[in-house]
Amino acid sequence: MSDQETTILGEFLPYEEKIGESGNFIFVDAKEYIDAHKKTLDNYEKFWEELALELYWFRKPQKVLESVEKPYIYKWFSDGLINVSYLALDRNVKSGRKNKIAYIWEGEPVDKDGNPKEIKKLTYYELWREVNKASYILKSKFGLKKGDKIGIYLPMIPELPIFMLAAARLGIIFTVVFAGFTAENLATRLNDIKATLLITADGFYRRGKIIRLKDIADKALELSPSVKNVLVVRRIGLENLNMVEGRDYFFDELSKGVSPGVYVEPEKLESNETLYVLYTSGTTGKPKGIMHDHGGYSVLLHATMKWVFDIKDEDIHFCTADIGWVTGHSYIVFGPLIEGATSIMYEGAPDYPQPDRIWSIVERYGATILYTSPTLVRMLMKLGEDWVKKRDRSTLRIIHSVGEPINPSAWRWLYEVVGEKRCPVGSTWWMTETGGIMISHTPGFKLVHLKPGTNALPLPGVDVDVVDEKGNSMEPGKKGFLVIRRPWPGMPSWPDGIWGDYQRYVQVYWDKIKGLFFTGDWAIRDQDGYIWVLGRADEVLKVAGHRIGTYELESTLVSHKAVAEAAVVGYPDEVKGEVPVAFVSLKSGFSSSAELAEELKGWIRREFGPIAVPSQIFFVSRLPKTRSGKIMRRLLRALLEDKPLGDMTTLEDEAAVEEIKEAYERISKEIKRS
Ligand code: 6R9
Repeated sequence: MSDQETTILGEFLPYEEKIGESGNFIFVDAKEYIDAHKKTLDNYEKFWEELALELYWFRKPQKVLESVEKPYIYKWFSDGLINVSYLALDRNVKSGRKNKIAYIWEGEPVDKDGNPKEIKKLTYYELWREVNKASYILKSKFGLKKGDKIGIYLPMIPELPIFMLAAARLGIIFTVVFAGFTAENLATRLNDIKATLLITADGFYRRGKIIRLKDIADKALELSPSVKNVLVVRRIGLENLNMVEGRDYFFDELSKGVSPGVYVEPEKLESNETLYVLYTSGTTGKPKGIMHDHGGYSVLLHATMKWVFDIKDEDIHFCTADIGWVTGHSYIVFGPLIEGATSIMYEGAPDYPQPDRIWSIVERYGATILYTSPTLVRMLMKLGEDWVKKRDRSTLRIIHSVGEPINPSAWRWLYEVVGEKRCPVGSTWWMTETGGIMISHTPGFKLVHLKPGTNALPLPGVDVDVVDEKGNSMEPGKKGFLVIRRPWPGMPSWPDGIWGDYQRYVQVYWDKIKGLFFTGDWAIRDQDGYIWVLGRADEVLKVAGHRIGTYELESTLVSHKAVAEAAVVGYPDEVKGEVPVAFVSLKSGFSSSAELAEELKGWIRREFGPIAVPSQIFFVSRLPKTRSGKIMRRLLRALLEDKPLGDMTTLEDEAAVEEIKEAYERISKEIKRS
C-alpha cells in the first residue's frame, strides 16, 4: 500500500489544537462543510451573484449566467462593465490603501554577506503610477487599443505585473510567455495570437548567471511576422544588444518623455471581454491558448483569496511560482491585488545562493501566507531541516501547495518542520483552464480537519465529481475521472474557450464525457467526501491489464526512507503490455547500489503489490522537471527507448531548452553507469 493510500484509509491528523489556537481557525466536520457547500449549489447563481457584487463594477450586472449559441461557452455577468486593472489599482488607491505596499520585490543577486542586493517596495500608488505610464506608452507610442494583442516575455521583475495591468487597463489582450521558454515556443505563441508588440527585457539573473533574454526574443522574432515593435525593459543594462532601428525601443527611454502625473482612463469593459490568453500543453498537438475574461475571472479570484488564503489587510502573501504560469497570474498578480494585499515577488532560484533563500525571504518580510509547490518542498527537504530551522518562520499562518499531488511525507515536512504544526497546510487543486482554485482546504470559509496529502473538499459554488467514463459518480474509495459538472466564473471564456479553436475546446474538455468538464485527472473521493487527485489520467500505466497511476507508484517509492524523489514511466513489454521503470534520486546519506535497487523492488512488491514491481530502477542525481514541477516523462521515455532528443524541446514546452538538453545528457550518462 502506498504512502498516499495509507492516508486515504487512515486517520485524520491527530493534533490540530495549535492551529486553532494560533490562527483563530475553526475546524468543522466534513459533514457540516458538505451541508454548507450544498446550500451554495442549491442557490448557485444567486451565490455567485452576491460574490460578484462585492467587487466594483462600472455598471452592475443584472444577468448572472448566460448560455450562448455555442454549446459549452457561457457568459458570466454579461451586462456588467468592469476592468480588473481598476479593481487591482484604482480601487485600492481610492479606498485607503494608497501608501500600502503592493509588492515587495527581491532581485536574485546577493552581496558578500549573502544579503539581497536589490529590494524594491512599490506602494499601490506607485504601482498605479507605473501602470498609467506603461498604458500611456502602449497607447500613444504604439497606438494600441482595446482588442489588440501583445506578447509579454519578461522575467520576474516588477515590469511584468506592470505591463499585464497596463494592457488590461486598455482592454489589450496579452499573453505572457514564461521567460525560460525557447525562441520556438515564444514564436509559436506570438503567431497563434498574432501579437503586434512584444515586451521583453535585456536579460535576467538565474542561479547566479545572466540569461540574455533579448537575444532569444530576437530569434523568435525572425519567425513571428505579426510583431511590428519590441519594447525592451533594461533589467541588467547589457551591452551589445541588437536593437533594430524603428522596431525596438527601450522602455526607460520612452518613459523619459512621459509626464509623471500621466493618467490613462481605464476602459469600461464588458465582463466577458478577454483579459489574457495563457498557453498550456495538452497530451497532443500544439499548446492550447486558454482564454480568461475580466469579470468572471476576477470574481473567482476574489472568492478564492478569501476562502483559501483567508486574506487580511495585514497579511504578507508569498507565492513562489513564476508569473509565467497560471499560478503566478492568479495568485501573484490579479488575486492579491484585487484584495489590496501585500505580496512578495522574488526574481531568482529558490536555492540561490543557499538552500535557505525561501526561508530567508519569509523571515525578512514576515510572510504570513506561503503558497508553494511539492517539487520545491521535496527539493528543499532533501537538503535537510537545518536550512529551515535557522530562519524565523513564526509569522507564517497558512501554507498551501499547488501543481501536483503532494505526497504525505512532503506534506508532513511542510506541516511539522516549516509551519511547526501551527499552520493549516493544504494542497489546492486547479488548472490553467479553471483560472483559480477549485478544490482546497478553506481556512477563510470553514476549515475541515486536515489529512496529509488530500486536496480536501470542493470550494463553495464549485460542483466537482469523480465519475466513470459514462459520467456516473463513483462510490467512495473508487478511482475515477475528475470532472466539473457546472460552469464556474473563471472558466475558459467567451467566445472560444481556446483562442481561435472553439472545436478543440469542445473536443478536449466537453466531449470526452458528454456535457461534463473533463479535467484529465484521476481522483478518489474518500469516505468523508475528501477528494484526492492522483495525477493525470494520461500518465497511467497499464501493466498486464491493471491500471497503475505513476503517481501512486512514485508515492510508494518516496515513502521509502532512502528516496527523495521518484518518477515512473511505462516501458513496452512483450508479455505485459508495459512495465514500470523507475528513476529515483536519493536523500543525502544514501548511495546507490544494486542492493538498494533490489530493496526498492522488494519495497514496491510489499507496499504496492507484485504487479507494479519496476523492471528496472535507475538512480539519478535529479529528476528532469519543468519549472512548474511536472516530471518530463517523455524525456525519460525517450531515454529508455534510446531515442534521440529530437523535437523534445517542443513537446516539453514548459522547460527551458538548455535544461532539457542538460537533463537528457546527464541522465543518459547516469543510467548507463547504473
Ligand atoms: C495550477 C496548475 C494542472 C494539473 C492538474 C493536475 C495537477 C495541480 C494539483 C494537481 C494534485 C494538486 N495539479 N494542482 N494535482 N493536487 N494540488 O498547476 O495548473 O499547470 O495547468 O496544471 O496539475 O494534474 O490537471 P496547470
